[in-house]
Amino acid sequence: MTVAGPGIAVVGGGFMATVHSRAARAAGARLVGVVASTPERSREVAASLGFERGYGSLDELLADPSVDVVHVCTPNALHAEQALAAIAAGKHVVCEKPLATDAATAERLVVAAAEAGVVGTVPFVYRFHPLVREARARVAAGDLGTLLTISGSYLQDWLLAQADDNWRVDSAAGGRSRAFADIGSHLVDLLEFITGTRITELTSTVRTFFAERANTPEVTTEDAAAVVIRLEGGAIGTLLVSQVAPGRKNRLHLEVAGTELSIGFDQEAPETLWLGRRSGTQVLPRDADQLHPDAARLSIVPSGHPMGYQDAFNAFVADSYAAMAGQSPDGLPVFADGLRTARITEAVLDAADTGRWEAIATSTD
Ligand code: SOE
Repeated sequence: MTVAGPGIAVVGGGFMATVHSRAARAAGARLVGVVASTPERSREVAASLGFERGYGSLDELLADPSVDVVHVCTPNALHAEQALAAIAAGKHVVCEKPLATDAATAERLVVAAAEAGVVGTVPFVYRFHPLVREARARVAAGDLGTLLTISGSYLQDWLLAQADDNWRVDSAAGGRSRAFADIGSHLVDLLEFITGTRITELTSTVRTFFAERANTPEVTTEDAAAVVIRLEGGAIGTLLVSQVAPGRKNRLHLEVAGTELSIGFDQEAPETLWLGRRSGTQVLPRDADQLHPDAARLSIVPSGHPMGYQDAFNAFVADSYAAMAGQSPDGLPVFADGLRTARITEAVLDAADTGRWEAIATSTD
C-alpha cells in the first residue's frame, strides 16, 4: 500500500458514504467496492459513487484482498461489530462516530486495533480546518494565558418538528444517546483538541421534547443536552447541544477565554477566527502567510478562496491513509479519541440520570 493509493471499500450507502468516497478519491485511493443494505443497493451505490463493484455482503467485502481500508458509514449500532470484523480481517478502519454505542465496546475496538496492528481513525473532521489548527497552536504557545472559561454549543434544527424522524432517533439503531453522541461528540473532541486540556468532570440535564415521532412511537434519545464542565488546570465551561434549534443548521461554536485573550471558532464560518482582548477584538482571516505551520499545511488554496467541510474531510482521510502507510500526521483523530468521546457521552447521560457530577476516566486499561 502506498500513501496515495490504498484500495478502499465503504460499508453503507447514505450521505456519509458519499462524503467519505469523495475524500478517498481526492486522496488517490482506489475505490474498490461498497456494501449497502441489499446487494442491489450495493450495486446502485457503487455505480453512483464510482466504485468498481457492489458486494453481496460484508463478508464478501472483507474477503477481498484488494481492500486495504474499510470505511464504516452505517447506523451507529452497527459500527462496533462491523469495525471489529474489519480489524479481524486485517484491514485498517475509518469508523464513523460514535465508535460504539457504549464506552466499554469502544474500548474493545481500541484494544482490537492495537493488537491487530492496524490503524483505526474516527472522522472528527472539524480538527482539519486550518483555523482550528491556528487556534490550537496559539493556545499551545501560551497566547491565551491561563485558561478560564469555555463556552461551546452545537445547534441544528433538522429534528425540530414531530414529523421529523431518522434512524438516529430510535435507540435501537442510534444508541442510548442521540444529540450528544451525534454532535456533542464533535464539540467535546474539538474543545479538548484546541485547548489541549481534558474535561475532568461534568454534570448535565437532557431533554426529549418529542416523546414520539413520525416512525418512532417511543423516543428515549435526547433532543438536547445542557452540560457544565470542569477541566484540568481549573477552567470551567458550559456546553449546549440541540437538534431542535430553529435556524441553526450545523452551528458548532466554541469560545475559549484565557487571562490574556479569547479565541472563538464557528464551524459555519470556518475561514475566520475571532480574537478578543480587553483592548479590542479582531476577526482573523485565513491568511496563509501568517499561519502557524500546522495550519498552513492544511491551507490548500490562497486566502479569499474559501475552504470548507469537504476540504476538512479530505484532509482527515488523507492523513488517515498516511498513518496507515506508516507516517505519524499530527492531530489525527484515532480510535482512542472515539473512546474518549464515548466516555464523555456516557457521563453526560449518567449525570442527567443521577443529578450528580460524573468523573471522566482517562486510561484505556
Ligand atoms: C447529522 O447530525 C450530522 O450529519 C452528523 O452526523 C455529523 O457528524 C455532523 O458533522 C453534521 O451533522
